[in-house]
Amino acid sequence: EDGYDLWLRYRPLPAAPRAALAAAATGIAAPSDTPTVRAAVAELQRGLAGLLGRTPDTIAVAARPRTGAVVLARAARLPTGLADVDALRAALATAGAEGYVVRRTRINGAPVTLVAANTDIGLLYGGFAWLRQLQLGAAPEGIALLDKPALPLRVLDHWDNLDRTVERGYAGESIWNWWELPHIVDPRYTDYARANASLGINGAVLNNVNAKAEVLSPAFLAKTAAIADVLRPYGIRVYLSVRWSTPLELKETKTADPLDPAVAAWWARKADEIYRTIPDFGGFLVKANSEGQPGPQDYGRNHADGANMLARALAPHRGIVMWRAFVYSPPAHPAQASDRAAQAYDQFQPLDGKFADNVLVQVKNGAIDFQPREPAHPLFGAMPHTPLMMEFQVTKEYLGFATHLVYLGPLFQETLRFDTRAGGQPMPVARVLEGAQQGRVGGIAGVANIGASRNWTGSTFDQANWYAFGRFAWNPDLDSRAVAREWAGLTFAPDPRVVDPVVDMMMRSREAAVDYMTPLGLHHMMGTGHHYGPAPWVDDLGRADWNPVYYHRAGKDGIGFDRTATGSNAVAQYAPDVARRLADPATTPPELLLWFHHLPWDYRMPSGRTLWDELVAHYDHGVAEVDAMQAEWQRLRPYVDARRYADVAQRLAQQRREAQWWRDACIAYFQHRSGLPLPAGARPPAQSLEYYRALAFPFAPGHG
Ligand code: BDP
Repeated sequence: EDGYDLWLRYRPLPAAPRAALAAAATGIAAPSDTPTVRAAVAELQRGLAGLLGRTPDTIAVAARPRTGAVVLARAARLPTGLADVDALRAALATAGAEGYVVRRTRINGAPVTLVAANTDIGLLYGGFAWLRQLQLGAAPEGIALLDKPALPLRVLDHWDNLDRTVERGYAGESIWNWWELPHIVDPRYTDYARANASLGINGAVLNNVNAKAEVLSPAFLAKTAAIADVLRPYGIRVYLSVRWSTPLELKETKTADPLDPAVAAWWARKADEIYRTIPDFGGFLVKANSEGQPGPQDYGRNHADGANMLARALAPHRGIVMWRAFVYSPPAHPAQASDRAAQAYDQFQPLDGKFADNVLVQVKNGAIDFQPREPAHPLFGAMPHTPLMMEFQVTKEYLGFATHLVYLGPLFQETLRFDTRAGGQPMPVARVLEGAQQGRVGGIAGVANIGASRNWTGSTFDQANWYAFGRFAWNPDLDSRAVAREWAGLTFAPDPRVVDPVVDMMMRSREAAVDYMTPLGLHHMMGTGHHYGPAPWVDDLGRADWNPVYYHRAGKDGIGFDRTATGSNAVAQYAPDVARRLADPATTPPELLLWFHHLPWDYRMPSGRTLWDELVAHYDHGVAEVDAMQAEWQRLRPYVDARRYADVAQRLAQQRREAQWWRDACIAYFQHRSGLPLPAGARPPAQSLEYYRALAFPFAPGHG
């Protein structure tokens, strides 16, 4: 087991279920006329062969159903002689353009498994869903599925550079071999497409948001087209990140002012050129006026001016613009930085309703930057006239790279269920994305954790984050534990002796990381640049809002960022019900306390402990949780193959060492700031504060 097969392992079933499946899968009957249906048939052949312990070409494919066949059928051409056809039509009427129905039924009296959908992509998704159930041990007779995605855009964002380095990538170099493309096409692209389609991911932004102008050159468009050709049968559109100043840098215009007709004409011509080679090209992702990237503000224009100009170029081709709201301006004076957490809202909220129809504003899950925990971004619910896309970070920039085991399902769930109370009524973030406010439907994007490493994601358990991202993008209401159960069953074995402990490890892992890194609402205390390991002491970076001390504000008087009316008043950006709750420490959830409040060290927590004692207890708890995860993994040894077992064990041991490092370094530092003795019974840090401050990594992955 080298991890390459991800959750599509299709290992042989035990004897009894294998016999049952053999009787229920005597062959495949399908129309063979489109690449997508052919992909679905190929996957069914591969999956059934694996589960039955045969080779794929022994799984017969025919045009006509026979007893025990798996029948793929489009709604427009259901097989004659089908039983219960009215009920099936009623189900299909609710399945939409991408959904599916899978059920046992009869054709001319013969029992079959029917996979039906309104479109070819629905058939592919239905086939994958059926195979997932079989892999998880479901009896073929008992499988009945009806499902469809909640959101139309389910996109992976690759932060991959054209030189194959990956920004914030911890799984080797980029899977896109730009040098060899377009004539040499790695079969791995097909496996990437299969994995994504198995989850319902239907878009891929191929390159880094810190984009280069060259990606729009004819040579790179040809390479992009070659990738698009591979992904197309799997229902995945390609998108590109574009650099605002591209025409200027290519010396084809004199300015990049969005209101200059020559600039607009250049982009319109470029769009025409793209669609000539990639007729179903998805559109552009744009990072503008953010962290040094150029943008419309360089010309005195706003984000809507910029987005709408690109949108007009793409509109004739039905392309879209995903315009990122990740902006924070350099303060005029380092000491006067306004609250970074408030800036995206300040710039974007006033533009609500000003964006063209084919623009979506893409908002990170929280207002700072992919921290172990953030409250949901205040823009969710605050832009009812603008479709919003959620941006999660699947790659774990701030969560221990691919070294630490941190399952992100609970983070996704927490954000998607965050109740914005927009309009004074229940309005979870998931409903905002679905357009419940004004019918403007958005989407979900995830910054990919995929690279060329054999197991795709650098570690076995990081595969779960790709999996969970896709599942939540399909259905934002899923339960993270249920998703973990699926993944564990597919990745190891559908055996409760394996699944129960693996899921238990996964479900405690995110809170463990929060506790040993940034408990109680602390944030942005990671090492400079690479963001690995603790560095709460850093106070000398060029911009105030790049320094950890700016975020935790620890001193003799206390700790935390006052975002209430006595401070930055960022709480006022939330809907009144939420703002009221967060303005008072007593009604702020303890896990977000220091995000919103600056409190004295002796502040009484709900537990009865002082804030200082509570902080130390959280750090200790985080470390103890990693101990528990390690112990659980050791008990799994008899059930997991040697190779994956050893790899995970090594990573957990390193995580345990680094959890201790985080705990000790942060406690040493905060003790230095507070001047307080350690709580009774707490273990003193192993080394001095100076020791931790002096640790350095000249080379860390993912950071150019
Ligand atoms: C931060 C990363 C940086 C990205 C930036 C972004 O540190 O590498 O370019 O976000 O999202 O998380 O644009």
